[in-house]
Amino acid sequence: MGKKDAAGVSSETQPLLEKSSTKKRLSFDLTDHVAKRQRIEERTDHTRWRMRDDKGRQSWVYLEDDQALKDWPQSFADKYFLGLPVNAPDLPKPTNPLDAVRNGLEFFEKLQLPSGHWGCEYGGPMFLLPCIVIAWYVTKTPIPWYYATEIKNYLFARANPEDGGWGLHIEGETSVFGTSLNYTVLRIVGVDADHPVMVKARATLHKMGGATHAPHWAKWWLAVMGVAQWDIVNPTPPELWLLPDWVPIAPWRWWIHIRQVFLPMSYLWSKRWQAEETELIRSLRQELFVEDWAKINWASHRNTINPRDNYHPKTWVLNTVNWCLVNIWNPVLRTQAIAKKGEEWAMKLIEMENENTDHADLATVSGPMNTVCLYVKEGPDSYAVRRHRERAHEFLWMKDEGLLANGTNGVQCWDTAFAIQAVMDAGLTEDPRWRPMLMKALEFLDDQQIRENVKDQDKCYRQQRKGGWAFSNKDQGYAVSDCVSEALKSVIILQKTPGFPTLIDDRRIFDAIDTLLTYQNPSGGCSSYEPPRAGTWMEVLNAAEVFGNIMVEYEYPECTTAVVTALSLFRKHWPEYRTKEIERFIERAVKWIKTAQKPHGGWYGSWGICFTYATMFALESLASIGETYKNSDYAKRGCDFLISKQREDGGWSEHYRACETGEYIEHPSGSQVVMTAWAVIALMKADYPNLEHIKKGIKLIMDRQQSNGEWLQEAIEGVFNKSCMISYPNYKFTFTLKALGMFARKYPNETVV
Ligand code: LAN
Repeated sequence: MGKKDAAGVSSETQPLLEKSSTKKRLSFDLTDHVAKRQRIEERTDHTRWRMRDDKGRQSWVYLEDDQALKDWPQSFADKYFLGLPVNAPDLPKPTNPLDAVRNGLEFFEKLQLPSGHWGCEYGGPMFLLPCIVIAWYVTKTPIPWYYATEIKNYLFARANPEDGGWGLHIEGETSVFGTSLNYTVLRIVGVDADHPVMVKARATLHKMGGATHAPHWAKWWLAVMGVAQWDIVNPTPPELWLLPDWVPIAPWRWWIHIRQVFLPMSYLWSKRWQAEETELIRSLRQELFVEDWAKINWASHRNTINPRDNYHPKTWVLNTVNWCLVNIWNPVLRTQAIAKKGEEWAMKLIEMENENTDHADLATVSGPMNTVCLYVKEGPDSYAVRRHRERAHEFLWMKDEGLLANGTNGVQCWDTAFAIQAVMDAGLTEDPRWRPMLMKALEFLDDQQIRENVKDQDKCYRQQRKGGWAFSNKDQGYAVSDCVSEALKSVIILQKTPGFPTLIDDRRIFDAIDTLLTYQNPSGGCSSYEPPRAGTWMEVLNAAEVFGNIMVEYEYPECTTAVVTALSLFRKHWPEYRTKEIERFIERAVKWIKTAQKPHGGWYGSWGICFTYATMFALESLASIGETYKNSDYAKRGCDFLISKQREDGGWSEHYRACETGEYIEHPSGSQVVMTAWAVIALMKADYPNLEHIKKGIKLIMDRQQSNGEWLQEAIEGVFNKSCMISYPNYKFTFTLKALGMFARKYPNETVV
């Protein structure tokens, strides 16, 4: 007990793996798996949880053994993440923004993890935990009691207090997607159907029409479980992967996330694979539906969906395509040979993804789906399935409320880059007090730089990545334009600071630049993982219903600005390298930024909420070419927009609904520190002349700082695909510190308190 394997999970986590070499376990006995009730307790002992950081691979370990408990004390960061008392000392009350930065760093430094990075919960979406838990269930992966217990606690804590359901994300209204899948999770982890929480959730689900009214992705998971029949799932034929590359709708042109999800979806849809029937599955068939299960006309519900889940209704084009697939292609034209060829190629692509990511996969949807595919293809004890099971732990996060699923396998490189930049903005990189912390952060980024392109890059449709950084870590290995940029800026800043070594030599810096230069779109803007491979018209094929802007890459002011500022910093130090291309890149990028300005003066944000976030980036881009409030109409209108949204108390407060509706909406809970930081950073970048506005924002940030230097969590900060929110808890440190530090350096003689 307490023994840890390579993935850092205590031996209890993987009893199946440990015993997997024995013959008996190879043909895992169904009765063994389902007859035993899942052990579940009221709660675990939170003082026994530890976060293991294995060179940037994070996993939560539960120490059941008392000796192990003594040998591995709980760290400050563990306690902080778990909401246990950390007893951070009170610090002298800051009288100016720079002292507030020092206090903030004093606290934030303690959250740096052993390998040098910062981590945090990365929850928010409520459809990710179901992907993992259902995949475990159908692949007969035992769930340790402490996971089961804390998953239950998390979902209980996050049930809507009024109707008892769950939404698309933690702040969203109850939906069939959230409720049908999280209800299923609770049943899998051992909660009885007659538990009051379940009774309430079920009643709400039934009021919304039951699981026949779920969106496509939920129907797919329920079909895989055998709780629904495959006829209710709109078609996802793997033979689409056989289309020649020149075909405008070929899947390699889709946004990386949707194509990686479509891949396993298409494989299992084609096989119409279903898990072995169990008592729980039989029971869920009664619990999740309003109608008598045996009499449901599955095919007639392919397009049934509750309006709450229908953020992006399917277009008539897609409905027509689906009709043709269901009524003509599948029954008449789809030969077995075509189906087989499609499945084989889809599986080959899945295997390449597994190899390229060491079975962690791109994110928390495709990963669990791929686990099931490999289970179907290679059997329960194949290496691929075992490795998938091990890597799944890296997507889970333990906090005071319980165990949740993160959006990716962490936020490592991204948050570390911003932490470094916050110190830089305050002009403190040369202060020996912060050297050890910064040194560790630099070493982390050095270790995490991606050194090679993926094998057979073109065959698996991957983008050049050499020299880049991922959002999380290098073994996930998907370089993202802004993640590369922010990490590169941080590395350059530190390596050019006296006292820091050159860990990353020029050749590796040039590799990063070469990769960055591939990200520009014909429009001049930059997207996230790849330049767009098709037009936005592809959105007519968006089948997911719950998300918007999901089918292809778009240009984003956030990503574009990150690349512009990285290139600008780079050319200051290496003016000779690809000079003309960089100059032209920046010029075209900023031109695109201008075209993306909305009539009200703000910019729409796709990864943070919402206009406040993107306007900060856009104004930074303009400032990088010398355009500010006094000489640029674009910058002026951007500032005026932000000023028009400043609240009485000096703060800003945008609601996530702005991302859904495209209109600025105020958050009912009042000013938020993170948003206020974004807004004042924007105003400072643009040299907004009326300092009183900036000072009021800075004062609000300082007033909200706690006596130990920290800031407390407020409303959710991030978003993706317009409708789903995601938490960035470290932003309450990195952006507040950046705002205060910038102010201190830019206006050294101004007082705010
Ligand atoms: C992320 C997280 C990071 C984010 C930024 C770097 C902040 C952004 O500037 C670029 C896009 C990126 C990399 C991004 C893309 C979409 C992700 C991966 C996520 C928001 C985290 C989770 C989300 C992913 C799509 C969740 C799975 C859901 C599906 C719809 C497949």
